[in-house]
Amino acid sequence: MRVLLINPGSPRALKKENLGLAFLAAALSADNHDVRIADENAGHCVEKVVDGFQPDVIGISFMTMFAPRAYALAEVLRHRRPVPLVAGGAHPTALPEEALQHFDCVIRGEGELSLPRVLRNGTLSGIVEPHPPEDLDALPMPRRDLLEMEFYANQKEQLAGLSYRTLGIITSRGCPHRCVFCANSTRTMAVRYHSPERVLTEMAELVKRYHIESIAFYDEQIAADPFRFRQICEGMVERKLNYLKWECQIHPRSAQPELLKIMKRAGCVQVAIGFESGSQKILDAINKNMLVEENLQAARQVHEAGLRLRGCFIIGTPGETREDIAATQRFMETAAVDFASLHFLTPLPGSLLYEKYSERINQAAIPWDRFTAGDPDTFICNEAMSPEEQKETFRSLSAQLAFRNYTWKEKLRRAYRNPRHALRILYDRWVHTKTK
Ligand code: B12
Repeated sequence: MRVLLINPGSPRALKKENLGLAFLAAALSADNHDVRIADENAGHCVEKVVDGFQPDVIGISFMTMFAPRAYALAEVLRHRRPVPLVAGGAHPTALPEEALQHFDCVIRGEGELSLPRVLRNGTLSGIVEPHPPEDLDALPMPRRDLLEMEFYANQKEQLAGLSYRTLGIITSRGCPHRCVFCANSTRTMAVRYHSPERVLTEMAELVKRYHIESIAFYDEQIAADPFRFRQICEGMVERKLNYLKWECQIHPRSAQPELLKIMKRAGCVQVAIGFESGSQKILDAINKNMLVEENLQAARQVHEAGLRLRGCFIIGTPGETREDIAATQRFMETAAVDFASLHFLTPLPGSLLYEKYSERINQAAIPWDRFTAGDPDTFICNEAMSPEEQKETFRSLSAQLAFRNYTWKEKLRRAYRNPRHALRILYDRWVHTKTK
């Protein structure tokens, strides 16, 4: 069959390749289907691809912020080419009934086993429950060749102030933790890993084919099995892949001196850690299962290994006050984070938080494309501060971080590129210093 997979676009989309679709395409190709990917994020015109390829089945992938575009596309395509329409990805997995109003079939969870199976059985209707692959190495290599890899590599991701040709890789699936804001916190997803051998082979392929200078690990917790991660790092050194610069995200408990040392030798420049907050009350409220002191210890270990530290923080947790936010700011200083990423606590469908607040979310009727984890209008969970106060605090904090995160050279470069944004930041910072 001819299967067309679609990655819907949006002006707010980050320009990163959708590896989920490349994995899906590989599984379909192994089952002898003829597969194409139409990627709006890379500038493809979906209608043109549909007219040229004449698919027998169309699948659309979307997380929550892309749901409005996915539904609009489904509407257009239903008339243009009336073939079965299948939905998959984070949003349809979390809200399958909603997606089924626009699609014939919704496949929840990982699709490599489910999609080929429904195509084989001809049962392209209703909701298909998750059927996750147990052995990740048994999956064929993702078909990156169907994506615009040159376009993505040329986006030149920034790492520690320098830009590199960067592409992504994912070496594991699932996460052992249950943070309330995570879109997977309402389901149990066993953690599964690709073997070090497979990861290193895939990495070498990325180097050979796409001449990358840096690699982005998309794993949520790449060091959940520290022994496996150590083997990957040692393999990078042995195979001389350690000229690649990289950052990865780890849990604070994985920040162990021995591991950090070998990570540095393997090319790691920066470690990202989701500290989330500097207030113990908030860490407890989000199921982080960490002490502030343990987080500070992790930060020290990262610095002692000679690595940069990117701290990820969230504001807007229910019950969070100005004092808690001030504690987070103090934490950023004490932990000496080199770069601080700030997000709003967004009640993403699929999360425990969404379940708890679904009534309020439905009442507020916030469009899905606002669920970007950076939009003040989704800031509706915390009653300890008014929405206006929270928006103001977020803006002021973002303005301060803009000053904190970048060197002067980088600040000037950014201001030259986007002068209006720079003026806004200056104004916010001025307001902040005046009211202090
Ligand atoms: C890598 C990643 C990114 C990357 C790349 C995203 C991309 N282009 O694919 C980047 C860094 C850009 C990113 C950004 C964001 N992300 Co993100 N991201 C991830 C992460 C960590 C891994 C995704 C991945 O590659 N998985 C591996 C592949 C193999 O799996 P997959 O993509 O899910 O695809 C499988 C299935 O979903 C399914 N499938 C997918 N599409 C389709 C289509 C069909 C037809 C079928 C049948 C099946 C199917 O089959 C695929 C193969 O198994 C996930 C967490 C997770 N565990 O999934 C979060 C996740 C997807 N991201 C999330 C969010 C919220 C975001 C942001 C919106 C906010 C943020 N700051 O994090 C941003 C903003 C994006 C923007 N502005 O464009 C949420 C989505 C929740 C939701 N309900 O929307 C997740 C689930 C994180 C979480 N745990 O809460 N992200």
